[in-house]
Amino acid sequence: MSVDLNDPGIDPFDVAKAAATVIAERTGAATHDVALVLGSGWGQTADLIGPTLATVDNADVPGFHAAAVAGHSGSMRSVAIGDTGRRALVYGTRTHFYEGRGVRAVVHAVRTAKAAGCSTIVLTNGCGGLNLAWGPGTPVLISDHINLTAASPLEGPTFVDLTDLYSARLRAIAHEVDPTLDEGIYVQFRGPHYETPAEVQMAKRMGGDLVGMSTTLEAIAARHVGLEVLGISLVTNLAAGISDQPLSHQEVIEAGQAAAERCGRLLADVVQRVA
Ligand code: 8IG
Repeated sequence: MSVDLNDPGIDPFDVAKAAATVIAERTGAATHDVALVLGSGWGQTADLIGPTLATVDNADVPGFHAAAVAGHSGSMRSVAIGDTGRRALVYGTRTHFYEGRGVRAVVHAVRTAKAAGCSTIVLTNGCGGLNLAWGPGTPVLISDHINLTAASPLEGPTFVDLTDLYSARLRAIAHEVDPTLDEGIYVQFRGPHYETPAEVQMAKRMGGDLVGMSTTLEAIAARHVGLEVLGISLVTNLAAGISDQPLSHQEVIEAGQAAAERCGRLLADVVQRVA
């Protein structure tokens, strides 16, 4: 629904409350428990969590809009979490910083998840890998991030502590579910172009393991409102220059399809335990 989140007279947290009200009406669930953001390659992975009880078009929810990326769905779903009686709010798409809609739009889904009652958010993405051992289709837990967007979702003197931003408790649960999972540091570039090989080497020397175009601003906004954050990257390609292959969005979509079963099980098992 068209609300201009960038209007200085608008409080984005008020819009998040309005969005949560519409979600409650349309899904029949007064509250949700766990939110998930499905990034590139993750679109097909939420079905194992449980049955979808309602689907809401983004276009009908204040502050949201239709998807900008091929392979993403412009809707959100209310999914029953097994037979726990709890509900997951599954966002089929996200707003990326590179869309130029502003940072408030990027983190609106996170603030809406909090307003809808969630206490946990699972942020997923597709990314490039710097570690040759991670072939396309390898999920990796995010242990920390480096935000190279030079932006923040927080406005004014909001000095939020980001120590342990990516919950050690939730990572331990993910490791119980899949002990073979590796962890890595996620570096967010602005995009939408992929990195040059020199930029990938810079990210590596900075301590990065994964390069992508999302997640860090959402994680910061999540910490600000007190959501516990789990971040999971799907390595869909080796980052530029790490292999001699050129990068393509088609490769990203194919790696996601190939990994859908493993990633779906992982999400379902983690969400079940968190709920
Ligand atoms: I999927 O190699 C995907 N997203 N920045 N670099 C960046 N973002 C990505 C990449 C990548 N792959």
